[in-house]
Amino acid sequence: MLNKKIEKELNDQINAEYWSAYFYLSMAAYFESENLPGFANWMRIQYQEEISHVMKFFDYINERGGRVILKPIDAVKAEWNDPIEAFEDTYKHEQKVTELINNLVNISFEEKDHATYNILQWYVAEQVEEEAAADSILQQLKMLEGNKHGLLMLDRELKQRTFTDETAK
Ligand code: OFO
Repeated sequence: MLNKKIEKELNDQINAEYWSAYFYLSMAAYFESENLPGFANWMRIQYQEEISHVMKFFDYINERGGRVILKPIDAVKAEWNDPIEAFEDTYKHEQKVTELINNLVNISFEEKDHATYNILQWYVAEQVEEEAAADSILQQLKMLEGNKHGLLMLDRELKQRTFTDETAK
């Protein structure tokens, strides 16, 4: 059985993961409007990943006899000046989510909730990948220094990204 404090914290994290999904879907819409379908695809997959993060918490709360409560999702930004700004926001956002996950780990430790501590280790590892993926694209964009040909090449590469549900692992 989940204690009420942990249950509330996990529900808050579900909301944060939904916000992330919404944020990346908004970026997908932005990239579609900029005629960059590969970047839009990358963001769409990112959206799907965030939904899978939501569902992992959703299933876990239920498995532990807790109650999932879905709260309103705050509005997200809709416009960016260029792809660099979008990926700067992505990288910054993932660093923020890492802090949220680390904070949850601390709370689960204080509350001596070993099962929650254990499932959070999956998210700890996932955040390492999330930050690295965003930073890698950000660095590539910076190297291009606005070169349109390079941008289209990168767009083609990002079109290849496909969704695999990593949460089952
Ligand atoms: Fe759920 O990892 Fe990104 O936000």
